[in-house]
Amino acid sequence: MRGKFIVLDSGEGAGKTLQLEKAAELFGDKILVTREPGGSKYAEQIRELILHSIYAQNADAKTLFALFWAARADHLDKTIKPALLEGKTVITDRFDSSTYAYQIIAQGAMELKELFWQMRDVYLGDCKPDLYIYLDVDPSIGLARKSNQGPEELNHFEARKIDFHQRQRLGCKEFMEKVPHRVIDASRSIEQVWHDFREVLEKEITS
Ligand code: Z5A
Repeated sequence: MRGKFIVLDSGEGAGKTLQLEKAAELFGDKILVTREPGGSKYAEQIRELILHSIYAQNADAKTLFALFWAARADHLDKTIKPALLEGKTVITDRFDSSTYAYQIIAQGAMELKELFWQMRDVYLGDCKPDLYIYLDVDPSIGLARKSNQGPEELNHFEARKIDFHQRQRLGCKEFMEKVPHRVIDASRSIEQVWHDFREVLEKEITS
């Protein structure tokens, strides 16, 4: 018996961080909340390279695609699999759905599509997520929420033009059609989103 493996994904400013804080508070040590890029010691170092290197904003999709998969392999091995084997429900803030939406669709590396599904089989093997939960919000709303936090908070993905974020949204939807998923309308209030998110989690954790 292993725990459930759940991915929470979205575009910018959908409120993943907030919703995961609420989940951690409610479910305590029944769940492990983790994130990508990062989630293990080595993967957190790769996160720094991806998000904060001065060269990162000019890195092309192929470079980032490889870095995200490298970080994911360590995250899976060191954090996700051990927690699943302990019977915990693992919820990760972003996963391979983000690589598909950001690198392949938003950054436009369509030639990586076939390789993506091959990588997914080889890297995830029999440890593929049981469910993807997609918090859907129009980028104009999500980006406005982010900019209220102040421009110094924006990373190089968040700082891109709106058409990048619109493509990312289409990419996320395209990916979700191929995997078990639930969509939650994240344009509503924090409490309304939490109501739906909590309901999905309760069902998954007790089933
Ligand atoms: N990336 C990639 O390209 N490829 C990959 O394979 C992976 C990732 C795995 C990681 O950034 C970046 O890496 C990410 C994709 C790329 N691009 N970006 N950015 P990150 O980890 O630093 O950040 P993030 O994942 O985008 O999440 P975030 O910035 O923490 O946003 P969020 O979690 O969705 O939102 P939040 O921080 O909870 O809320 C944002 C603000 O909105 C905040 O002020 C809230 O109070 C407010 N908020 C939230 N919900 C609501 C509602 N419902 N109403 C009103 N206001 C709200």
